[in-house]
Parts: sequence; C-alpha cells; structure tokens
Amino acid sequence: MLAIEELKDGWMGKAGAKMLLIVKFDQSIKGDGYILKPQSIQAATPVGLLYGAFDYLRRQKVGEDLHVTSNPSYQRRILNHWDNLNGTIERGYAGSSIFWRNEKQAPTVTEADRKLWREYARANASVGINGAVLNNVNASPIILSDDYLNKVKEVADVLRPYGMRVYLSVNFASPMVLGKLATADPLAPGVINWWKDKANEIYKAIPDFGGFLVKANSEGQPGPQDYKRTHVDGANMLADVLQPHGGIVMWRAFVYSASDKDRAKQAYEEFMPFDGRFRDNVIIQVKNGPIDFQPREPFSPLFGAMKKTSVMPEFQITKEYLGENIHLVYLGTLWEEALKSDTYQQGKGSTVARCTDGSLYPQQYTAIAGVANIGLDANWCGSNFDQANWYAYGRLAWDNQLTATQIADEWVKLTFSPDQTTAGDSKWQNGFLKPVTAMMMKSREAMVNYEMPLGLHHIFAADRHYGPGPWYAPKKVRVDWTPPYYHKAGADGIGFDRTSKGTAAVNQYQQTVADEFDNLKTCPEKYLLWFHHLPWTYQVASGRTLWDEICYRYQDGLQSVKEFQKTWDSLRPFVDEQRFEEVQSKLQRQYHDAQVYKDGCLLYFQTFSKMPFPPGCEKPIYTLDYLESIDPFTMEKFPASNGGQ
Ligand code: BDP
Repeated sequence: MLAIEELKDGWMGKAGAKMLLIVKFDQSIKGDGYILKPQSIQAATPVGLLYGAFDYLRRQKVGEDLHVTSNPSYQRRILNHWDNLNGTIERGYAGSSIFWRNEKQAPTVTEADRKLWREYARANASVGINGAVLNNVNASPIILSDDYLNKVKEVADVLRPYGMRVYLSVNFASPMVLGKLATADPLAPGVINWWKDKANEIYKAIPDFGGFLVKANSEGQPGPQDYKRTHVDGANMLADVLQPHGGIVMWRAFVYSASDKDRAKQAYEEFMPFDGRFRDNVIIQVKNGPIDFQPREPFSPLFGAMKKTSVMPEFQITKEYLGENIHLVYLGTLWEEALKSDTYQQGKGSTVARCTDGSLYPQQYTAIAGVANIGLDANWCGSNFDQANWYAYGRLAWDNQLTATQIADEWVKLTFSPDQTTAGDSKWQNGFLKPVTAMMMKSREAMVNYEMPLGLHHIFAADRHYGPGPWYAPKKVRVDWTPPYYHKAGADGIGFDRTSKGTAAVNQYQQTVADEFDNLKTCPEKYLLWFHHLPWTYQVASGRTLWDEICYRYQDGLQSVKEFQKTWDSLRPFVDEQRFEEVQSKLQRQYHDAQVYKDGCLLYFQTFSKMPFPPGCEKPIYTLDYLESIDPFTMEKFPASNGGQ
C-alpha cells in the first residue's frame, strides 16, 4: 500500500533502484504537483510525492516518458457519494454504500471497513482525487449527530494518509431537526450559533475537514427560501462559520421549480443576479449541462457568465441516464466535450475548463466534483468498464486538458495488459488495445444515437431514468418530469424551441454562442432539437428529411452496439474468462435495450410524423402497445441492475 508515510522511508523505483524523493518547492510546481525524473520525484508537499510516485508507476507500466512536470488543474478534486445512511445509494448501481449500512444504533466501524476504505483511498490517490463527500446531497440531518460524526472521523483518519479530505452534505433544516430550534432561518442568531458550534465540534475531531455540500430549495429539499432568504444568505452564513477553519461551501445550482418555465433557464435566472455576492469560500457547483446529466447537453450557461463568483463543474460518474451499470458507455468523451466547450465569455478560448480552473477568473478555491459510481461490488463500480469512468474523472480532475483517447488508452493498458512487455507488444496493441479503445471512444455517441439523437433529451420512462418513455405523461406527475415536455413531438414536428423566438434560453449564452445556437444554419446538429422545434420534413445537413435522419440515427446507434458485440467476441484470447463473460452478457443486454429504445421512440414519433421508415432503417421488432404496457416503475422488462454481486 503506497501511502504518504511509506514514502518517508524511501521508495524503490525503476528496476529496484532507490529513488530520490525530494520535498522542496520549485517554481514550476503548483499545489500538489511534482517533477518526475527517472531517478527522482520532487514535490512541494508530501502528498505531491505520493501523486508523483503513482504517476511514475503508471508511466512505467504504459511505457511513457519518465521526465515530466505535472500540476493539478483544480485544487479540490472531489467525489460526491450519493450514499444514504441506511446503506442504499441514490442512483447507485454497484451495490450498497462502502461507508454506511442499515444500523439501528450508533454506526459501527470494523477492521474490514478500514481495510476497504484504505483500498478506496489508495485508488483515489492513484489518480489524484483528494476529497470525498460521504453522504447524499438529499441529506439526512442525522449525519451531523455525534454518533455519525464519530464515524466520519474514523473515515477521515483512514483517508488522510492518502491525501484525501472528507466533506459532508448537509441538510439546511438540521438546526431544527437536530438542534430542536424553531427555525433554520440563516439570519437568525440562534441558527448561526448552532452551525458555529457544529463546525467547532467537527473541526475538533477532524482538523482537515473539507467543508459542506448543500442542495437547497431543490427537489423538495429545505433551504433559505423557506424563510424568504436567498441562496446568498444561506451560503454565506455557512461560509462564515467554516471560514475560520479553512472550510468551503459547495452550494449547488441545481434548482428548478415546478412551473411551465423552461427548466433549462432556471438555474441561470436564479443565480446570475447574485454574481459577486458570495463569500470567497463559497463555490457554486454547476452540473455540466443546464438540465440534468443527459447523454448529451450543451454546456450550462452559468460557466463563465458568473465572473465574480467561484464556480465548479459537477459531472456524474454513475450512469443514471446512460444505461446504469449495464450499458458500456465511456464518459471520457462526454467530459472532454463539456470541458472544451467554448463559452466565449472572455473571447475565443474561454472554455468551461478555463472558466473554472482559475486561469480566466481569480478564484480563491478551485474545485471539481464527480458523482461517484462506487459501491460494495467486488469490482467497485458494478461493471468492468465503469471503472474506466472513475479513472477518467480522476485524470481529468488532475489535468483538464487530457484527451479522452489518451485516458482510454492508459486505462486499457493498466487494466488489461498483464505486464509492461505486453503493453508494448504490437500483437496485443493491435489485437486488443486498439479495438477496445475504439469501442470505448465510440460508445457514448452510440448511446446518444440509440437513445436521444440530434439534441433530444430526457425521454426516459418515469423516475428510473433507464428505459424509453417518450409517451410517459401521467397526470399526477410534474410536467417537467415527463418526456413530452422535452421532445414536444406533434404533427407539426419535434424539438424544444429555445431560440430567441421561443423560450430565448439561447440568450443566456455569450452573444457569439447565442447567435450560433439561435441560427439554424450554424446550430451544431448535435444540439439541433435542444434549441429548435422543426417540421418532420425539415432538411438536415445530410440532405435527408429530419424524420429520415432521426430514423437513421437510431438505426446507427443500434448497429454500433452490434459491432461492439462482435469486437468483444473477437477479444476472447486476450481476456480472462470472468471479465470476458461479464462484459459479453452486458453487451447482449445493451443490444436488447437499444432495440427497445429505437423501436419505442420511432414508433411513437411516427404517430405524429406519419412518415414511413426509410430504406436501411430496420423494421421494429416490438409494437408500440407492447412497449407502452411495460410498467415504467417496476420496469419488468428492465429489471433492477445486478448491483451487490
Ligand atoms: C437527479 C437525480 C436525483 C438527484 C438530483 C440531484 O435524478 O436522484 O437527487 O439529480 O442532483 O439527476 O440532486
């Protein structure tokens, strides 16, 4: 187990030679960065040495240059665990929580827990992740009770040697539930004192505690608005109590109300008026897209627009909307696309990455969050290929300029090549590495095509967010939780008009970007139906009608999964039987589901377009009646994922 302590006694590097480990500042080193040379690692901090040692090992194995200076893009590289205190995980597909289990009395800690947390911390340190929020954003106030804080301290003690800090999600009404106060009004002196005492108590036990993550006035969670106060009042109050201890508040911008207002516009409308009013130790945590972790979204207009407020991106590693632990979808490409999106807020090149890592706007703290996909499964993530997403998140959090291709290449080498020689062996490279990375690189686009191409979004059946449900619109469900609200399919066409003539969501972007999205001629086809409502006969770039193009995209997505199956089948000689079969059976299921998606969406949209399937688009094998009859909640044809193996 490589941890900071062990490095103190020296560390054996290449060919068993003792490495020179130097903790000394150098101008080229930033934060926990390091300088590698074949015989030495230099860092300004002990944890920097640890990261250097892991990078050294990685480079040795994948055969990369051992001369490098590497600095982190973000100071705080955090996992958000959506773990409930009863051990379940919101949107978790890899079994139960590694931190919590259903316990009637005070939560316990065993040696086995500590061992697992050490492995977890080590895996995180190996990719540079240095923080973990231990509980769900839909937070139980109980997390701040003495018993639970004792356990949080235990976790913090295990994670510390690996350079990781713990953070907690807090429930805004905690002073009422735990402290029995009559209010949680952030301006009430009693409430402020309650939080102060709580912060003192936490820092006494955990001196390097990272801070709070808050989901307030969102999806039924309590917040300052319950007392006619604002996000600024709430966030700054918590920031003030954490400030003397060096803690931060990550305040989420994921807010939208049950109204017929365009959901994509709401976070911007709610937060922009407060730009410049948050304390320096508040960071607004913004999901990459304006709605919710869809297979594809344009970037959130808040990036770069909040010029006087610290902002951090939130990615979702767990695949809530991308096939859970069943579909093979590599997210490196999605995050690279998000980070490289150009906001134009300070002219060309103002990418989301640069708007959040401190290089365009001064930020006292920089941070990035990924909603974890980790559980008690033997493979941690519920599927072999989902480990690649944990890995890719960590790598991008460390270096937001890396490419998805490079990360996939590294991961495949580190995960599947038996040794260094094999990684450099051309038979292995051509026979395994190339086809697998090609499949990973194509996988997200394939899913976009078979689920919701051309900018369509949120056409999932019910709250499970797995199967298709373009028709799903029960009267009792909030309209902005139903797919017809998003696709707006009708006799006149399909798509959400967010142009300047529609909801004008485009106007939340900087002018250059707003114009690009607003104009049909320049709007990237991948966002076409996100921003425009178009007739079925509209001619797209390929020269086809919109209807035909939609059909071909679904067909193409399905076809890609068939190819993934063929590719994987040909790789049997290179993989152990267990992993081979696990991936093979998941791909079979993915193909089945892609077929259901294609048939469900096309048959439903056809009831409006009234146009035939074009040549080359295979006829559906299911009927619309049958697909609509599947209970969207129990999802009998979409059984629960096999977490907890
Ligand atoms: C949505 C999830 C929900 C989360 C929410 C959030 O469906 O379970 O609680 O996001 O981010 O994607 O708070």
